[in-house]
Amino acid sequence: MSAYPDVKFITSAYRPEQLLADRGLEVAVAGRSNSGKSSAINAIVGRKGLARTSKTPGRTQLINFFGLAPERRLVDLPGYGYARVAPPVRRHWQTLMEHYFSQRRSLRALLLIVDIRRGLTDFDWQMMDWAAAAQRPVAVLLTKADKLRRGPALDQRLRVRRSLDPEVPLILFSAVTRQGVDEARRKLNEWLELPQECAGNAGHE
Ligand SMILES: Nc1nc2c(ncn2[C@@H]2O[C@H](COP(=O)(O)OP(=O)(O)OP(=O)(O)O)[C@@H](O)[C@H]2O)c(=O)[nH]1
Ligand SMILES: [Mg+2]
Repeated sequence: MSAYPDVKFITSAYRPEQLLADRGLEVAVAGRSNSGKSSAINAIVGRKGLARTSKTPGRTQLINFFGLAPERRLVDLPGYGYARVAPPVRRHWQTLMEHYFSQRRSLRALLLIVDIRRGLTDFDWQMMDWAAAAQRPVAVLLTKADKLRRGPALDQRLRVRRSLDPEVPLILFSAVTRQGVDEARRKLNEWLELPQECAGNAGHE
């Protein structure tokens, strides 16, 4: 059962003019290609197969909008940091992201998805810089925590914690064991001004 009974995929955008109407509130989900963004979205909303997951990195070059409740959205941003991306594709990504972060009034916050084994990379810092420039809060999910034993996972969290602003929440997460899912959902509901026992309504955009 989904935490958001009326959750649905709304649309994808490739160009700024294809973005949904800038109304209500949305939280953007960003991360390297293959970091586990789509899996995290599916785990948080409790709907398998809502966001497409894949073993081939770099597939999702679109901004995907999901409606959680009326005028409340989760936005799956295109993955980055994939080595074989051609320069024009990378430039397109850069322009699209700059536009999105600088213009999007409904953007409430950024949820950054980071593979725990890799830690924060240059592109992750770039995303956090854009969020900071737009004065939007950030939370970091250290995902695929199930891939490390408990000790190394806690060590890695401490390492990332030390490099981050103390105000940025850092959540150990796994789409497989569901560790951190409730905590991430609470953050999302807080940002989107949804009740913590979210039960959406029908007929939203
Ligand atoms: N063990 C484990 N595997 C995960 C977890 N999250 C994602 N994966 C796997 O990692 C791979 C990539 O996951 P996706 O959710 O598609 O990653 P993504 O960031 O959306 O990838 P792109 O959209 O291609 O950039 C898939 O094979 C997932 O099954 C996790 O928490 N634990
Ligand atoms: Mg994806």
